[in-house]
Amino acid sequence: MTVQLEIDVFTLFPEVFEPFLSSSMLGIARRKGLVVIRVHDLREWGKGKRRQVDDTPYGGGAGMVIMPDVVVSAVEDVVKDEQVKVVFLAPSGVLFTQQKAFDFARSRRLALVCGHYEAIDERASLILNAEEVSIGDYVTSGGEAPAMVVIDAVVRLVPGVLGNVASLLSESFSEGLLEHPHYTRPYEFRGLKVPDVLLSGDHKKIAEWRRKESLRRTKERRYELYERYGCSEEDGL
Ligand code: JF5
Repeated sequence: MTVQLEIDVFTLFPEVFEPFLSSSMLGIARRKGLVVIRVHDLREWGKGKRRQVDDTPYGGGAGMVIMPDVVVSAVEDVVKDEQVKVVFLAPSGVLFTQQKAFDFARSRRLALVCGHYEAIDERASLILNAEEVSIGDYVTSGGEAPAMVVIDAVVRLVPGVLGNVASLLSESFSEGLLEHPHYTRPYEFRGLKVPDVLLSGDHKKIAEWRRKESLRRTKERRYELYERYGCSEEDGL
């Protein structure tokens, strides 16, 4: 199979990616040759004998800021003049959604830059025409875990990676709703029984029940998704 997507990751902690990239779905995608993922140590582009990558913030304040020339030379050296979508992981970015995962999966080449300490100098993202992306409203100590989230969500959408394409269409968010509850054997567990409708063999009834449960959950847990979905009256919720 020909390479569908190349991802270059830039980080100060390259070693944390290794087991993740070799495991499960990502390991299979890479062994199949569908995706190529390279991890680069930003310190290789550090300055001076100590390979310095960060400095104190102009204007004062806590923490350190990664210097723009370090990040820009790293990305430019690796991607040359090829077409690449540059993404910085940061809590100040735009929200990473399933829609964004689909968009990224359609690109041929991604560069993911993991910030650390307080921030990356603003000029780096400007010069690289980067998109700053956040995986959610919380702070991690570095962009590494967020980058892994993005890699996982994107690579599983690359054609040929997952066997079952139908499951992609029915899963959470693809339709804008949360998933209905799922059950398997045993029929009864600690006094809790599987809803009878799922054993009825009536596929129309089952589909109706699942839809209703999806809507109920979405309304209760993610009201903003429920509103956006625009529930009709006949759903009775
Ligand atoms: C980071 C400066 C990066 O905390 C995050 C993050 C949360 N959602 N998406 C990314 O990244 C670590 C912290 C401070 C840059």
